[in-house]
Amino acid sequence: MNVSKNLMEYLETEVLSKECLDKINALNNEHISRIVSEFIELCKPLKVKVITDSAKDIEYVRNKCIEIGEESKLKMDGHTIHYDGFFTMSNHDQARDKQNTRVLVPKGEYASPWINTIDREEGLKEVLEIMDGCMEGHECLVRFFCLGPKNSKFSILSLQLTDSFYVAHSEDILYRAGYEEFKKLKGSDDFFYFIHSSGELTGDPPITKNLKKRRIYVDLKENRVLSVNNQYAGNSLGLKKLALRLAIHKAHNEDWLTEHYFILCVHPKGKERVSYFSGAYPSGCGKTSTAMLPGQTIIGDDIAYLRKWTDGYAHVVNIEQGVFGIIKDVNPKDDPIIWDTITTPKELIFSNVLIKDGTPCWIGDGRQIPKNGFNFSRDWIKGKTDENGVEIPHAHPNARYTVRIEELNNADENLHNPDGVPLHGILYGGRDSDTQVPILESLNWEHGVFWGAIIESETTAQTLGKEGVRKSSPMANLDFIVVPLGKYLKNHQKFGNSLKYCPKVFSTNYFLKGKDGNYLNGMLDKLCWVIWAEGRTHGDYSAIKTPIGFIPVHDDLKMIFKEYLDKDYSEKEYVEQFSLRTIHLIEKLNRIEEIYKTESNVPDFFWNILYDLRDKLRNLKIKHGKEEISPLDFL
Ligand code: SPV
Ligand code: MN
Repeated sequence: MNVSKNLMEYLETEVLSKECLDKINALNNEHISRIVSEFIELCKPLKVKVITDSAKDIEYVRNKCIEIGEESKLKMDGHTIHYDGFFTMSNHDQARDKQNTRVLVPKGEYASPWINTIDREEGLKEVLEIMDGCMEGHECLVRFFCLGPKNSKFSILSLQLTDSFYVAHSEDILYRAGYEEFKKLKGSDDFFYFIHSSGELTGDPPITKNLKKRRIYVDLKENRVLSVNNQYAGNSLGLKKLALRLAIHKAHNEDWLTEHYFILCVHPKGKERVSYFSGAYPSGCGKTSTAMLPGQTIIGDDIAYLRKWTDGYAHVVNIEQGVFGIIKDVNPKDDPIIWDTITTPKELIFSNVLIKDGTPCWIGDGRQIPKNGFNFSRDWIKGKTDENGVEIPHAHPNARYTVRIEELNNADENLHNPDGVPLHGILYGGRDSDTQVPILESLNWEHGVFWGAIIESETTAQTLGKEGVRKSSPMANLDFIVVPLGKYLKNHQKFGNSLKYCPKVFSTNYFLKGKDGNYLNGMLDKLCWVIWAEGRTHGDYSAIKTPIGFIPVHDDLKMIFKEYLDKDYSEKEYVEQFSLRTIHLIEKLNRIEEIYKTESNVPDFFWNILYDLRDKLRNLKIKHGKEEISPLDFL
């Protein structure tokens, strides 16, 4: 792109005020001035406003959201509602657009078959053409944030240009302010940047009109993402899933990790210690409910950076300070903490729920569904269908709430600690009705990486398409891994092995069913699995060694269930839940083998574990003359 103007010249056109130019110049960073002028030239906003960390600037964003209709006030103080684009149940902007999110790959560079790519030159040409004039008539905001705690070795600064006040407002809630941090860069270009535009808008409230021209192009070479014609946060907010992709690339070319992890602090009863756990689960597999376990505290629910620390542990930080959470099924019974948080006055954005008399309503909120109201399809009445005859629910299944973690009464005291917290354990889980035991501890670090790499989640009656189809997502991170999978796994292996105190890795499954097709575990049983895992990281419990990993002994679980849930956990339940279902496990390994065969350079440790485990399972079956091996058979 040719830069025909420098920032100074925009002063004369009234695009940029003297005050805003001064704010940029105060950063003393030619890269920022260049990026801002390049994209003013291309996107042609009516006006550019530079937002610092000042309360006045941030209030401007909040107020303007309401003024231009990207958000509307609700009855409760501080609550607002935002709607993303919707035309039909199959043509909308209510979720991440996987098809049009592509990594720009320079000619001759290898990318995994798992990554959605486009030739860099071709992709840039396409997206820059779409972005030409995309901000016409709009005000463009220039924002500065810090991914991670301030003054921290972990953190990465991020520059965001957007013409969406909703995007900028969400980022205020979800990320730490970074204008002052940018001054410390001393002119360096060591930051990520994100250009976003909702593009041409239509209707009231205003939504993106040209969804067909929605593009989210990840440019690893320039540490930037260009995103246009969308509003949904997973597509539009640079700092969320767009930065996750850039950070994975950066981490894997350095010596640290970026993961799709929550960070939970476990407080075992009667012990003087606490332990930090991270975990990755595909969407709909219990990630938030694990991060929000009753009696425990939370640092983060979505994205974490991990570094080898001087004390020999891996330390971990939440790069966010807020939650962009799925609201479906949040009710006082199942999620009391979130329920209390989102039903009391505070700064909070709801998206894509139904509003009835100024009050938000959503799927699974435990209340009666109103007969009418206003939702993402505008005026809604029960039974309303889209133009294809598909029924429109009162709230979208992917409707969300956006709130600061500090507003939760289980926020952990180390949320903003610049040194992060030491990681004691990692939990992986999927949705699996017939294969994996509820919890196991991996035999060693590589074995844990292996379990993380073979996470699968089954489609449910609530998702589109056939029920029970298994989707594989290594570390629940597949959509965001922008380096070859083999390299990703090798770096995981290396990272853990470089630590003096390597976290223990656990594989969980909350969705195991019995022969009668019913779930074998209650919603809260996961608390007991996590308490057991925490104890294992401190040598509290013994365990049974099996080829799939260490599994709990009944007596320990019996005690934990009694103490934490006041439940009698019988040996019969234990045997049913912790039997090794050899046939299903072997079938899983066969599926995984087929999938991983499509990738070159998968590290040897992965294949060795897979082949060895499969052999052992086959031998167990022969030795015991049965398909299901009870944990008691190993004693
Ligand atoms: C996820 O899908 O993993 C989310 C929501 O956390 S989104 O911001 O859309 O990625
Ligand atoms: Mn996520």
